[in-house]
Amino acid sequence: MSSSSLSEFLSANKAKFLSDLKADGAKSWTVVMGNEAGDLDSIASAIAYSYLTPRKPTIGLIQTHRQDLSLRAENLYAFKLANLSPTHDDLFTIDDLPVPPAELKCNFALVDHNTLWAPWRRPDAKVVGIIDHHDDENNHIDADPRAIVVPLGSAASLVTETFKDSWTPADPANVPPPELATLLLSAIYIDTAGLKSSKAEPLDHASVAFLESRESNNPSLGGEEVSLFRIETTKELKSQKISITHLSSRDLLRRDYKQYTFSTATEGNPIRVGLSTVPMGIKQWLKNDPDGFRASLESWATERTLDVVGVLTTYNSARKGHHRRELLILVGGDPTSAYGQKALVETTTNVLVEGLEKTALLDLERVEFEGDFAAIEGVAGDRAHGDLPGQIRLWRQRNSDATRKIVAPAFKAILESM
Ligand SMILES: [Mn+2]
Repeated sequence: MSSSSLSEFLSANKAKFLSDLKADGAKSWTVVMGNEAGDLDSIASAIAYSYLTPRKPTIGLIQTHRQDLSLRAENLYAFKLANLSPTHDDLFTIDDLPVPPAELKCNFALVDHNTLWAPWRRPDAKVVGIIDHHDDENNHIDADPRAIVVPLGSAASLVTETFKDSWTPADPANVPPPELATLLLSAIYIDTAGLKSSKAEPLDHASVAFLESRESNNPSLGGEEVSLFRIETTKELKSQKISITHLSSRDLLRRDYKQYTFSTATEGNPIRVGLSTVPMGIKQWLKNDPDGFRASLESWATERTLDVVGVLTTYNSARKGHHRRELLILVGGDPTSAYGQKALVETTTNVLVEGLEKTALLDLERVEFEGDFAAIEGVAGDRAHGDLPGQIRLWRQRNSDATRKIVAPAFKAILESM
């Protein structure tokens, strides 16, 4: 047998779902979704939920297009460790769904986020389960399980904990495959740097200990010691994650991306914000793509009709390897958007700059566009003063622990009071 029982489960489950979808809109099914950023935590949690929940039938949906799976090399590495199909045809990706979301009859469960994303909402659709580690937005109150733990390194830890009983079923034939533990472990390792990061909470430690005792049967691991497995796997996942030299500027913007719509108090129009987390500093990025940098931000704004493009960089300093973060905004990069008119661009930029600089939790320090950063405004260097009204600002973020989980609520608070 060349493929693991996890891969077989996923393939069979997907075939059954698609056939039920054709027959009756899959009305007996629950579709489990991670968040749209498509990181390993979301994917592993959705797959594990679908396998472990005592309520069947359930399928995990990956909110990434099949061709975009390669944007996250660390995910591919984890799929390989878990003996999933090399062609990924066992995974259920968003483009495998043959009908628009509105035509589904299924219910939903959410992992790694806790509000059903707008395109999936239907009057007759229920959210029947939530397992998450983001701030509770207090929706879908009847969901069961409704487990939200903050702070927690990884949602995968809470999925493990919630369905712990499923690992010791009455019938030994129903024991989950070790590859499922491997997949969950990979997600927790990457989110907690192998439990070394300050983000690792006691529940992350407990779930890792539990899963490591389950995955040691994995034939692909050749009886390695568990601690060695943790160290080596974490190291490899990390190096895969930063192996992004092959990615274009657009790829960098879309590989770890979330989009938000905020309503403003006075301006009337809702404001659309996209936040991309990019594992490369701006200096290096400009070096790689000096002529295309600004243009790529603008076309990203146009492609996603964004009023504000936000870039959150995370990287290690070249000299001493210190972890650093930066925050960049482009306001009004899409001239056709509601906020693309000059006056609104200026107001919005001012409100955002003032609000962000006042956000103590981010501890921002402004970077001027000179020296290594001179190319940031584009080749001509004066585009901001020409016909295009888009405004760019860049900061060093001295609180290098503040991820998008902190930055997104800061944008929300500032823009909703505008
Ligand atoms: Mn997560």
